[in-house]
Amino acid sequence: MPVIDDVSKSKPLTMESAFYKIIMLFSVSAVLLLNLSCSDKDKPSDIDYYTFEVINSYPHDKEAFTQGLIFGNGFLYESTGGYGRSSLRKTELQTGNRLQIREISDDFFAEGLTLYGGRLIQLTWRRKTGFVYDVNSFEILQTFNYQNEGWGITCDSEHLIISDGSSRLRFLNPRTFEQESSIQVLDDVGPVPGLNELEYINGRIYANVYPSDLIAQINPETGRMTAWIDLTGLLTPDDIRDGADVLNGIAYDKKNGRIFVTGKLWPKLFEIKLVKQNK
Ligand SMILES: [Ca+2]
Repeated sequence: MPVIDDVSKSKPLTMESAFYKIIMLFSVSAVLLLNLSCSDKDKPSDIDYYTFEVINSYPHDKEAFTQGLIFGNGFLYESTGGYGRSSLRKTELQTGNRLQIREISDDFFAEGLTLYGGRLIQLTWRRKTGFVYDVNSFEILQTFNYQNEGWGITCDSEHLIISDGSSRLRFLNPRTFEQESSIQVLDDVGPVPGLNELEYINGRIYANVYPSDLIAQINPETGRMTAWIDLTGLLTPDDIRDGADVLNGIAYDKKNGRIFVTGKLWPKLFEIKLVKQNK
């Protein structure tokens, strides 16, 4: 499990954090390379490998330090992090225009976001405090507590599913917020650390692996990975030079089967199609 310091999350553009990200990126890349190189030739891995095709790109607020992203009711809802600049916001897909925003208290570093039962549920990083909002008014209806750090959150029909930056995902009762079970996410060579922003898509959990361009696709019943999704190359070198940080946002439009991705301080949000690669 990686130890993530305050600097790396709250001040993403410092030299120290850049060095940290390089180390983490190397570690995550090593996981993938080990996955490929350690596979027994007689027993090929059952983990698929996908790249992507861009279907559409849309404007994204490049001041938004994206920590959670969902699509619902025809709109994007986003949670942005950082002390003193955390928010909950609703935006229009086509234009990126911000339609509604609620600033979060300076004491909280907002993290993942999901929509369950018509209520928005937002985690915070180290305060172990979650907020439940009315999806229309953004009024806080309830707060709750959970164990460990709060990173990503999504839901299936029965549970909230949360990450804490480790290889473990926890399943919470959506009414009592009590933890009911957990899984450790595993690929061919062992646990997969750094699980961050989440999205539940067609019976699989998708998880950004921090701080990389990789998304892990996970069987929620076993924790076994079913695919790696490599989004390297989504941004141009100019975008990266202009301050875009790591990939960190996955949203799913269930009605139309569209997958959207973006990242921290990214100028664009993409609709992508997954492209399966031959093994
Ligand atoms: Ca999401």
